[in-house]
Amino acid sequence: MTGKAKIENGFLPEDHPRYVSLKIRHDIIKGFEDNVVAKAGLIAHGRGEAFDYFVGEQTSQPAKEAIRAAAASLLLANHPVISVNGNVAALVARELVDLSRLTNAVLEVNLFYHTEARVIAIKNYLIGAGAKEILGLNPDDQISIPELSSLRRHVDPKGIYIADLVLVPLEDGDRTEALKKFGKKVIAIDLNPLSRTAQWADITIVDNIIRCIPLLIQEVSSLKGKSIEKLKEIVNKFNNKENLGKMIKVIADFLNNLAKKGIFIPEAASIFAEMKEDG
Ligand code: PTJ
Repeated sequence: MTGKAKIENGFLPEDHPRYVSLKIRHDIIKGFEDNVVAKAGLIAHGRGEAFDYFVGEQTSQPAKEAIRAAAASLLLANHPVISVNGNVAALVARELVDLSRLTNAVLEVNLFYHTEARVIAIKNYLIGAGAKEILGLNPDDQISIPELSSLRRHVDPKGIYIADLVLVPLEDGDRTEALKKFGKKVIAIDLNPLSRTAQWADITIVDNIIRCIPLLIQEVSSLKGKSIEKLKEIVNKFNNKENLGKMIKVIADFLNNLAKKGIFIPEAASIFAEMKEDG
């Protein structure tokens, strides 16, 4: 895959119990080395990893419901836009290109830590992943959205500015709030259900971007032939406040269950049990 890290044999053995997580971490580091990921993107990834532990590193039932509502919303939108930042370009460029094709959503590069060099590096990742049209590349064409002081306020007049729906993976809260106040419907992907982004969005998918974009693609494919009424019914049934509550309960139940066990890695638990028996 474009930009994916090549990990030296032996440095990260494939039988390492945390192989998948470490491999993803290396993709982020590679993205940083390629000027795609911002320095703060490394920190943001660490926060995501921590929250992923709390959801058991799997897509929970409430997240699946949010994915379904997001898929239906994308299909109903007249002018959907997928906002691309450094972290998502490093992790799921190809999948975002596939999603944009399936939903006719436009890809727009929009960065918190904006530099021209990073915009070009991200554009190259997206082109390498098969993207044909990318917005947000020309600073002279950009227009500002109100109520936002960060550099993310500069958006493309053919993209986020006129969008009715914006998918914002791994977003900062200020912009989600500004997009909402500017009348946009917002779908967020954020492992932290407590974040301002998660709280402000219309639909929050509390799941790892690595797992949920392929599931979102599957869901869009399966809903594609459905009637507008059916899609509207799915969206109308979804309630983000309730869904976030369910997600927080998933985390609470997961941690409560582990709290009863203390040591929950089976091999570690049995070694401690044997040591106890030996006196
Ligand atoms: O590329 P830029 O310049 O636009 O900057 C991107 C970052 C991510 C650095 C910027 O948007 C930022 O600072 O974001 P925050 O405020 O740190 O929020 C990122 C959120 O994404 C946090 O709540 C993390 O828990 C969450 N997150 C991190 N990794 C993942 C994730 N959520 C889903 N999947 C992940 N893999």
